[in-house]
Amino acid sequence: MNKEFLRCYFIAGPQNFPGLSIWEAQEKIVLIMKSGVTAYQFRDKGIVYQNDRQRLELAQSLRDTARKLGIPFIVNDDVGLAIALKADGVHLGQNDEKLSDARQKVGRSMIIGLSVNNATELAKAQESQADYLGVGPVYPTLTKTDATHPIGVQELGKMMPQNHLPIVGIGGIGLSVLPELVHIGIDGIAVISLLIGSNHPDTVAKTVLDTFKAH
Ligand code: 3NM
Repeated sequence: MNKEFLRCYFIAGPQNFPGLSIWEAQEKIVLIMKSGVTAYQFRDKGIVYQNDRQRLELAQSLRDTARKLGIPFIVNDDVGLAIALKADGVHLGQNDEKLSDARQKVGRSMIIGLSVNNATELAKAQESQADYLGVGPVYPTLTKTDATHPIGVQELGKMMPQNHLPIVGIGGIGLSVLPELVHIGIDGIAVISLLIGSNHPDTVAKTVLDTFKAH
């Protein structure tokens, strides 16, 4: 797996655009996908679709956009959807489907990402068949309602020598903390608010990529 795709990893779903319709949210997501991000994760939580078809159409359309842009399309949690859409990858949490079962279903060519929330999970994940890890929340986040206690950059730095897999930091990450995170050796950042809260996501994405490049 080319870990460069982790650099500026954009996560979003319709729930991140309260008050907007699913299709309005889609437009916003597409705009950010086009801003220079290096990967997109389709993460829909608590959204009430009219029917299964509507969810599939939304995901399909976002997959097609990612394909045109040449960035990986990763599905959060839902291995069946990832397979149905021939997604580039699937991202699993600690409480989602077991990674070894998912690997059997998706085969070797699909990327599998795994969330880890502490040093114990990080150590255990080294033996898993994950292609990359998402570690967090690094900072407090309002975006994930069931997020665990923030790890903090210092603790994360101490955990890094135990890690040999490509890794992204996630949770409450803004540009001001980026240099510290790059310094401790992470491969990228996975963000929601940083990009959807900006009027200039292209400038944000460029800053992220430049900061990693300069290191
Ligand atoms: N997962 P924001 S934190 C989706 O800790 C997600 O595993 C997390 O959003 C984890 O950039 C998080 O707005 C939310 O803080 C990230």
